[in-house]
Amino acid sequence: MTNPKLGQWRAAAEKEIKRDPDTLVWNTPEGIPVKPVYTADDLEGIGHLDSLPGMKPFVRGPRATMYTGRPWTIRQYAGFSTAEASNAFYRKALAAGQQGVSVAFDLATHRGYDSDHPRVEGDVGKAGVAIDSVEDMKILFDGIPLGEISVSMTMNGAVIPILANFIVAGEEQGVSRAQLSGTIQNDILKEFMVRNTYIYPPEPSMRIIADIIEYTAKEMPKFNSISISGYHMQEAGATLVQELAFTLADGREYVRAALAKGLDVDAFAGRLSFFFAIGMNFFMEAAKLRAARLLWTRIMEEFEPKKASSLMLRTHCQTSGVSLQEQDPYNNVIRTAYEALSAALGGTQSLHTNALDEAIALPTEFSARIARNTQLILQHETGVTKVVDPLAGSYYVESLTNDLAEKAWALIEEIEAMGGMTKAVNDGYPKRLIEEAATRKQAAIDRGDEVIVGVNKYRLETEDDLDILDIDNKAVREAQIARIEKTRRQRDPKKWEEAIATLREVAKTGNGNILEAAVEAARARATLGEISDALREAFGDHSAVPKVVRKVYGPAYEGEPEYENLVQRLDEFARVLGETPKVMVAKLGQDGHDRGAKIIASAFGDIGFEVIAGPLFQTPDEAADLAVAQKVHVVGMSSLAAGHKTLAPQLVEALKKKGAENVIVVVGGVVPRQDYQFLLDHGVAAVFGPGTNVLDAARGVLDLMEGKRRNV
Ligand code: MLC
Ligand code: 5AD
Repeated sequence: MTNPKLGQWRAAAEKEIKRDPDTLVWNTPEGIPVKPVYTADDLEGIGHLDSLPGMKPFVRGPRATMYTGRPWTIRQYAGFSTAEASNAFYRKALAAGQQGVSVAFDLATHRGYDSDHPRVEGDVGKAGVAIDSVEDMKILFDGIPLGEISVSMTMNGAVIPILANFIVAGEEQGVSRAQLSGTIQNDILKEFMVRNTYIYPPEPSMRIIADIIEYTAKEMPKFNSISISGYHMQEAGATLVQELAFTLADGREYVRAALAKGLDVDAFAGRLSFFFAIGMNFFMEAAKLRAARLLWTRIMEEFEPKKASSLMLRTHCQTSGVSLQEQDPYNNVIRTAYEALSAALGGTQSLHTNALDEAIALPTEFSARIARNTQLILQHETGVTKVVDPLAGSYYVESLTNDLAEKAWALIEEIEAMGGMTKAVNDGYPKRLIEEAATRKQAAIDRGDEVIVGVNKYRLETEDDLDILDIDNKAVREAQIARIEKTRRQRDPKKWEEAIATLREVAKTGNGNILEAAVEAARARATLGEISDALREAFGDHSAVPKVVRKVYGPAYEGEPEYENLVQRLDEFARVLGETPKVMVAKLGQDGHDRGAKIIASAFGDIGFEVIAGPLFQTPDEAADLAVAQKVHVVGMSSLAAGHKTLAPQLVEALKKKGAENVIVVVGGVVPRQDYQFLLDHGVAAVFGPGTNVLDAARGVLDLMEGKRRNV
């Protein structure tokens, strides 16, 4: 039934704006037309409106009392440098109001390398804490009672040795595995799509997950066996519908993998947990969490569980990293506060709020305090915890919840028709959709269609300096190597040998549980690298072939003089040069964050460069070999994991050694301004920091090639 007054409203609106009110409709990247006004008409046909919190289908929250009974867990993700330094940081944070621990490991650990491995020189202790064995794990949790504080560990690649080390560290702290509470991320499908800290190919990786679910279901009743994550999809550029659909489809795939092990659905479903990003689209993000719970119940009902808790989606949320900017960084406190409020209104169980220096470096003690206090103030001062699901009944939010659920469901069904998520991931379909969405978004930002305050509008003329955390990676690596050597010296070689042999056997034959065997190996002080290698022998390494989307960035600019001029200038330069300017986009070290690299490759290709997308995880030497073989003019190194000060100079040197000193090296990504001069002094020609407009980067590269500038 249409509200008869709507006609009058249209007339009034038209009079006010002097144009058709339909021009006010906001077409979101999700393809949802958001109208300027919602009414009771928009609620018609929505099935979930009479539901209550703590009850099926859980749209209004998994618990009956939600935050009125217990607020969400303030769980700040952190880790850097050594176990000692991270432990001190956790203890201080817990004393200052944080409620749960969440461990960020360094990329060497993620990818199953000990700190002494030559491939990880630039990565040890940089983006998280270095953990090589039980000895490190014990130091990490020293003085933190593992029977009381729940611990989340973000680990997917080297999930077996990390969980094994955690179990043994608990044991040696006097806490049995049955008493351990917490969460392991253990979500490999999204690694193949976006986060890229995989080690083994998809099939054995799925077996590892099923083994972990089996082991924790039997042995660790308080432990969440998985954190099925959409966060990284949104960070990589996914729309909220894509984030929702791919995450839930991943969840469905994991349930099937666990059932295939012969487990009863109720034995494990209640310990599956989720993880979403909360970006700046305030109401839509809250609606997304509501829709997620609705759809998960729908998916789980297919498996006919008996327990209601098996239908219930519980989630952690993190405010969006990509929404935060290098420019005018205190604005990030404001962005994060809005996002945190949205997560709370959506009914999250646990939350991380990002620090204001997100776009530049890891948090300092100061920025971490502000981030934590953002949540403490929300919980203690605003009254948002006093009422369950306060957005319920809002015409707009209910309608959005329904729209998101419908759109995500259609995509989930599409994946299902392709044979499920493992298959879709193997085919690269979700990855491609996400990369296209990311490139489209970048074009919208570069054109100024999407406003970012302090970046493409209201930009400051001069930026103040910001104190940032800088990690002495060399010192961390030396300390780690000393401890690994000590551990190897002191262990019983026979026990070690036997445990590793058994693990290898279990992995190869498929008989037995991989985690169970790894716990034995961890007790015998096998290192993370040794356990990972034993599995590598059975499973092999996964390597992905980078694909670049084309004709997304360019068409968004078609007809714009700024873009056309650049295309023409490049064309003319190519004629002078006698060939198409050739750029290689390189990812070095264990840094798998490739959103920026992919967008640059895609946009530069559309502009008219010939683009070589280098594979992930190259050493500087390997990248230089590829650059020489491909006869490129420019290497653009994309760095998001703080390895640039080690890796960029090594790349310049490697090129020189191979007689390719004419190749121009530029660096882009998360590089603090404090490091620019260092890089320029070490042979880098230009640095493009966070927030760089892609056309500006292309112009900069062209300037360098034309010899107009020596550096930018
Ligand atoms: C909750 N409880 C209540 C209640 N609310 N009891 C009574 N009344 C209420 N209103 C109970 C719960 O039943 C539970 O007990 C206990 O209190 C804790 O509540 P919870 O809601 O389960 O919270 P929590 O323990 O914090 O668990 C949240 C979670 C979990 C289920 C989402 O999986 C989690 O903590 N995830 C965090 C993941 C994370 O931090 N990831 C970081 C990723 S960073 P019981 O007994 O039922 O358990 C990343 C970045 C990168 O990925 O790329 O590196
Ligand atoms: N410490 C704190 N936060 C981190 N993040 C990643 N690594 C760390 C760390 N070591 C956060 C950032 C990033 C997101 C993936 O997680 O906000 O964007």
